[in-house]
Amino acid sequence: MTGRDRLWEKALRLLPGGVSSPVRAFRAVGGVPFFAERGEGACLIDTEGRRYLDYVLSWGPLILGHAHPEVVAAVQEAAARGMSFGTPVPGEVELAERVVRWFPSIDTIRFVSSGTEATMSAVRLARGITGRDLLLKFEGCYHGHGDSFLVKAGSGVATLGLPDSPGVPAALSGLTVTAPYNDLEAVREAFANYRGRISAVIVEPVVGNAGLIPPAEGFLEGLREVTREDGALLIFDEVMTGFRVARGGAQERWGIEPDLTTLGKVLGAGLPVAAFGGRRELMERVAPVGPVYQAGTLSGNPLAMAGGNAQLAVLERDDPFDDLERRTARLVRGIVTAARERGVPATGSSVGSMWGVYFREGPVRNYAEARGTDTEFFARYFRGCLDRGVFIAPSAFEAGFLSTAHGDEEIDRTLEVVGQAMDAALADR
Ligand code: HOZ
Repeated sequence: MTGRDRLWEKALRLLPGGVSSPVRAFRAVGGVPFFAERGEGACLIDTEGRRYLDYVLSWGPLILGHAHPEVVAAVQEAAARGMSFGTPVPGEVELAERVVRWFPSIDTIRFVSSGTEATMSAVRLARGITGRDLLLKFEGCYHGHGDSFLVKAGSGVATLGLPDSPGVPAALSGLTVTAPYNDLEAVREAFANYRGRISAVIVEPVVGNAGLIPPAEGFLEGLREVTREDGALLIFDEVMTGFRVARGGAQERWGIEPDLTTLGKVLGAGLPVAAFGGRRELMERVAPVGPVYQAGTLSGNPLAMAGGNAQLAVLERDDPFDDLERRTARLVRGIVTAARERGVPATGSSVGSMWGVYFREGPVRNYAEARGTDTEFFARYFRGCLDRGVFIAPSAFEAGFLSTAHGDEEIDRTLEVVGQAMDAALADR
């Protein structure tokens, strides 16, 4: 028994499924997860000393790669001054200033500690402002594990093939209306059925929790139009897409101003930080200015603010977005070509530094089509990659990411491994 196996056995006794978040348990791909010991640039090193080229990147936050020296120095320096004060800190103002400068629709922002908190709070605010109870979300989109979102959700819920979660009162999930992503007609129909009753439409502008699904032409614009017509709010959940599909997120890339935005992941550089923000008159309905309550002991935590500020400062100085986009596109092209050359149906796409590949013929425009991916082949391919030192998400329904530490050399090496992993997966059929 290896040290890793012993640790895993203990973890299984002490943590449900051995993990702190479901997809990490490798249930959909088989095998035992490795325990990370440290990260270095594009690589993760496990407790057995094995190195992996990492395309999970903590599920998105690490756009500069692991342990970027400027981020580490900023966090160390902040830690030496104290972990948490429960008072305003200058770092909050600095981080807010950056976000407001980069995200066209955000005047004011509230920091929280996780993406789930951000989306829950944004929806409460939307309900508080509009006085309406219904929420419209899209099948396969994942907005964290808040009660209102666990209806036809993506991410771990999709990976494990779970039905909508027990524990969510029917009275609450009944307030969530769903529509297929990229289907504007279905959205119009929902608004016709529930005229004046939908508080908000919440959307991942590029779906990253059902693999990667880019918006069809006119879809996001259409959402803006329909919500405006009905007096509902439009919430862009940019926890994943923020700083990834463009510096100012999907709203910059597609030139659309949502009413409210949620951010996380890259914003905190791997520390627990997220946020929701929007137009001043909407955000001023949040306590203490307005009556919609929201609070948090660790919100605006000085370490998290220091990490976020350091990461965003590097992004601002180095402006790596075009390079990231080019390399990410090259990676996806390479994977899709490798599959097709071997007779494996595949389609893939990337937007900025987010990417995804499905093992099925394209196009994939929604969750139902995403579910047609060959998950059996994916599991064997995943293990083949991992055995050869490439770590991709252990689920066919999660986006991949790229960091500035992933140069062309790393991509070349990855594509070599990808080919070998596919050969092994095919031999294993
Ligand atoms: N829900 C996250 C991915 N979309 C997974 C978080 C994690 O397991 O760390």
